[in-house]
Amino acid sequence: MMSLRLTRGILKNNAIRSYSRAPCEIIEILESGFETLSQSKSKSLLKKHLTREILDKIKTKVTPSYCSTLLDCIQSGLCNHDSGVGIYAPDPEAYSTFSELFDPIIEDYHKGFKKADKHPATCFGYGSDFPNLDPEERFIVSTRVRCGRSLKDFPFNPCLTKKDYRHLECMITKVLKTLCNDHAGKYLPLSCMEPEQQQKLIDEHLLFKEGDRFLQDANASRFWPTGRGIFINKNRTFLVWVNEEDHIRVISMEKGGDLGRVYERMIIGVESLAHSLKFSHDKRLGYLTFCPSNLGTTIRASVHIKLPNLGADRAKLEELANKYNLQVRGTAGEHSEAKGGVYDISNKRRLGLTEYQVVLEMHKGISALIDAECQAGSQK
Ligand code: ADP
Ligand code: CIR
Repeated sequence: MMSLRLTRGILKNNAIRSYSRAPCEIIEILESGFETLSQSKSKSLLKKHLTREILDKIKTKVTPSYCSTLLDCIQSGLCNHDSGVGIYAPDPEAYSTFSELFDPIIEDYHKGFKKADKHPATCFGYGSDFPNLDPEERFIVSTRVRCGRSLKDFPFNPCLTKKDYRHLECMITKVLKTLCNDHAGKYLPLSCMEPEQQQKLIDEHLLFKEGDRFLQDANASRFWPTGRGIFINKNRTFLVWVNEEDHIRVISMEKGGDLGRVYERMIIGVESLAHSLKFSHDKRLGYLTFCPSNLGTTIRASVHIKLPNLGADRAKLEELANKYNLQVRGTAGEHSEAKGGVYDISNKRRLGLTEYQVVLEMHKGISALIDAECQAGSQK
């Protein structure tokens, strides 16, 4: 049996997809990775749901069009035991080929979306459905709503060639150029960006970070920075990330707690793109994304929020957030620390509810946290 170090070495030193390995080598890496993960203290959904029985059922399967293997799906989780989820779909067919593993993980992450369940039809509702969460500007630093889209007939990151990245970037930026009014802006390719400008945009929470090990180990950063970039409108309130984790991430953000205005801007943005681009969509799983945590609506509505009383005990804050189906992240995003007492709190589930219901769940939860923060303050 291979050791963890050897497994990590094999997985990390070769930025290659597993189809270039012999089938017996893939099985050996899977067996070794499974053994080490099972013995680890990992809290990932991969560890929880990858049983010996499931491994044996799916370890030799490959997806019909791209020949993606189970190793392509789980190598990030095998390398990073601190993963929350630990699995990605290298191509859209992976969700059905490896459904024995994806389905229980999806059900767990999205809180009860079962094998027989079907994601509802798109229903955004309206921005005006959501009143300002913090009109007196006491708690919320900024509000952001994002969604992800994959282009139909393209696989996800690990299967994309350099030519695909360029092709996707070309198709997407052509449409971005047609955006008007508040959404009009310019596209900055990552390959032409000075390191200082890149860092500034990351620090301003506008641009995706570089070198995410979870994505790298999933083979999602090949040919970096080819085809990657960011579109920014004049007010820096509407952004589109190109070819980062998903082909497209549509983002609306601004200072303060006006969730309705932020959400409305995102809806107009994504609907404008949908006029000219065909997105990858599944009858059961909704919009298809690279990470199963983003399936369905793909919406993450978040606030950067200061909760000095509740935040004094992060474990308690997480417990309370969990009650409202909210997720707590650090200030610089997932897997980061909360700096200056600012937390990123967002809806956790995105699948099995309409867009309107997802944002409503976040609105209700954040309102409840603010009420609890005020109550905790008054009891001091
Ligand atoms: P996502 O999966 O939504 O893209 P990440 O956790 O990778 O999220 O975060 C991406 C960036 O967005 C990070 O810089 C993060 O700080 C920023 N961000 C998330 N929510 C907010 C918010 N409400 N206000 C400002 N920046 C935010
Ligand atoms: C993990 O498992 O922690 C990473 N692979 C990220 C998972 C979910 N986050 C995301 O989609 N942004």
